[in-house]
Amino acid sequence: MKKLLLTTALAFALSAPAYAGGTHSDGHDDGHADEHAEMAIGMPGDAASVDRTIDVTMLETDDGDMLFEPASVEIAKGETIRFNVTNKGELEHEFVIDTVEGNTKHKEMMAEMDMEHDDPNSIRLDEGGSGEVIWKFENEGTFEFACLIPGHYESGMHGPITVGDNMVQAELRYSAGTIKKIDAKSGKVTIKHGHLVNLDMPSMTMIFRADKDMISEMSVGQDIEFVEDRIKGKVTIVKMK
Ligand SMILES: [Cu+2]
Repeated sequence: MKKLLLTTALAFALSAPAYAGGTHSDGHDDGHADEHAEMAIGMPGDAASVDRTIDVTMLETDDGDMLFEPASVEIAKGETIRFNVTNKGELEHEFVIDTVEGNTKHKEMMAEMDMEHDDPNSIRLDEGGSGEVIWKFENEGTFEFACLIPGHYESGMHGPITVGDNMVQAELRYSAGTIKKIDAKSGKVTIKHGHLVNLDMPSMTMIFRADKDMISEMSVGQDIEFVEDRIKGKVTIVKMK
């Protein structure tokens, strides 16, 4: 946790001069609401026409990462999604959905001054807070959810939103690896793996979490195909074959 606090302190120190200038510290509620009505990523959704709810958790890990769960989101074109966002971390976080370019631009601005978003495509939450963003995804493409508070994006708080033409949950994508070690007691499995397709991590030998049932089907030396995800900040095998 120390590393975390340091990162934040540093971010504040860096942004301090602009902040002290203080022209824009209360967010950017400056009458431009209309320009947000329709964005490349879509438009604010109507609560009455929500097709699906996606629970999103924001948290920090003991080793200084900050992240969202799930790590990525897949949506069908035209769907209205309610993002049920909960901050389970110890720091303030935000959930902003936009194009990657839009988030990058916004992030650069936030590095210069303390801005609080209050646009329909975002929500900012204190420790323990929860709230929602309702959004209608009208265009296909790859977009992004992110926390643009200085330092947070770089610590891991961003993930892709894929909006596709046809139905929702894209096929499961499997990564491949060989089981090197099993620690059934603590629910850990060491796997020498290739590229992790879901978390987009390079080949290496790494420890994964897995539940008892999954571990009971594993043996050392076995080649497996598996679906990995981040659960409570730990890389976990959620499915295997
Ligand atoms: Cu954050």
